[in-house]
Amino acid sequence: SDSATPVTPAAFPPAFLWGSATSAYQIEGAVQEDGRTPSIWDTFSHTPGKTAGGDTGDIANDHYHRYRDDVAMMAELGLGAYRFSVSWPRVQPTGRGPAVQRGLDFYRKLVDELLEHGIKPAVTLYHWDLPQELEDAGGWPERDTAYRFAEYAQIVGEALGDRVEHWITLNEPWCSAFLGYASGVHAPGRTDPAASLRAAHHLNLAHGLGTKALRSVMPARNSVALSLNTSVVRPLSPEDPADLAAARKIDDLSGGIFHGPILHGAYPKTLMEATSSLTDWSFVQDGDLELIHQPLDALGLNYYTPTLVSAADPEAKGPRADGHGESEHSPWPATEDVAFHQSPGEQTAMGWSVDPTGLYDLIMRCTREAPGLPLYITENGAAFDDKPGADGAVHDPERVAYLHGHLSAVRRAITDGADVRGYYLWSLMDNFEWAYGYEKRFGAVYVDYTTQQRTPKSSALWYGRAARSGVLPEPDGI
Ligand code: PNW
Repeated sequence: SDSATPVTPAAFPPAFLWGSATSAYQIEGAVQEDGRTPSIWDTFSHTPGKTAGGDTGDIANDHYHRYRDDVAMMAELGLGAYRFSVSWPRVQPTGRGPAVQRGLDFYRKLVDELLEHGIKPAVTLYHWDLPQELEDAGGWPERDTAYRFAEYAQIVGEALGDRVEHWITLNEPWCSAFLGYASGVHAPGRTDPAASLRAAHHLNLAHGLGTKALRSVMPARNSVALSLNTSVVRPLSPEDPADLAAARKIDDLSGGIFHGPILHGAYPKTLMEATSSLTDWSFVQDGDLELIHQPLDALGLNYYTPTLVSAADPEAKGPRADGHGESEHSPWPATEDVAFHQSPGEQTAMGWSVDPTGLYDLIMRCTREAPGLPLYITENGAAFDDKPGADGAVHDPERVAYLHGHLSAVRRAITDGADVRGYYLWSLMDNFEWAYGYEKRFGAVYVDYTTQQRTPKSSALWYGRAARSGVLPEPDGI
């Protein structure tokens, strides 16, 4: 159709899931209740200098005690799905052995509450809160952690598999491996590039073993997926072969390192060559790739902003603005010859550029790469400097515009043949934004951390209208 002519906005498919997402450590609080032990994020956030203002998830949104109200709020807004994560150390405090019943009970009650309100739950098993005891035993660079994850997956699958249809093994293993073990801006805060590559493989292995474990205990109708934050990499000069090579390198390290084994059964040759100064990849054992490359029911895509790169002089030292937090250590192993640039356009409070075309490009790339595989946008959203007005209301027109733009990109991808089944807004409510603490607000719902009062922002009302009608309201219609 002629893009200059205003048309009636096309409806999304009737079965499209309109959800929101959160994760355990970012909202639950209650870190010492019912047998829970510290995860690597408790240790990290309590280490001076690791998070903005020394913020921790000790209390967070107190969701552990307020989950009933939070579910009622989702229902009132009109949301049809909810993606949350299970805290591993609530279920298995030492990372191994029998489950703690009270820990599992919390998630059982949460799921029941969601189902009673007609909200479809989607469970993420691992959203970065490794039991500290497993990190003490070596963490993700250690192969055994993958087997421990499979055991944990089986426990949760057994407990919730009868009532939860949508399962996600890992959230953004790129962040776990490279922010956790290479740049160190995330827990456990290690800065060892060779270890980060081992971590990535063991996360892939955990996905494979975990998927197998889930399938062994769950009804076959359930869907098992994982959520990746594959970068949408753009070369600064698309005509320059050196810039294209730089983009290729970053694409391998963010996408290929996971897409390769999971979707195609092999690590990209170019990735293995580019990292050969750090490792010979001998940690990939016989049979690993078969385990990792097993049928997937869907793929979850998390998207916020694209990544703009060019070739760089490896001798030119200095800070590299790659938007991944402040560290003198890069999260990109063996890329001294790559420079990162600020993408053009409007920026969010994270300094991330607003670029809905990137989401369209990501969906179409995955559609081409894995034909027939259903896709979900398991995270998309933005932080802005939201403040309540004198009347207590929180107006966030920037977020409404962001959501309108990105959901329009999803709609366009569906028109162009992509099988996108749902969208989970990050995030339901403001929460603990990792190294940035409570300073960055990603919520559609505003949280006053003194009173724990929740106030839906304009964007929550706008998104709720979209969810109820299956059509995107005009961005200024609120
Ligand atoms: C994702 N990076 O985190 C997570 O899945 C969420 O828990 C988080 O709150 C959200 O996105 C917003 O940040 C990321 O540096 C953190 O590339 C950092 C990066 C990417 C994603």
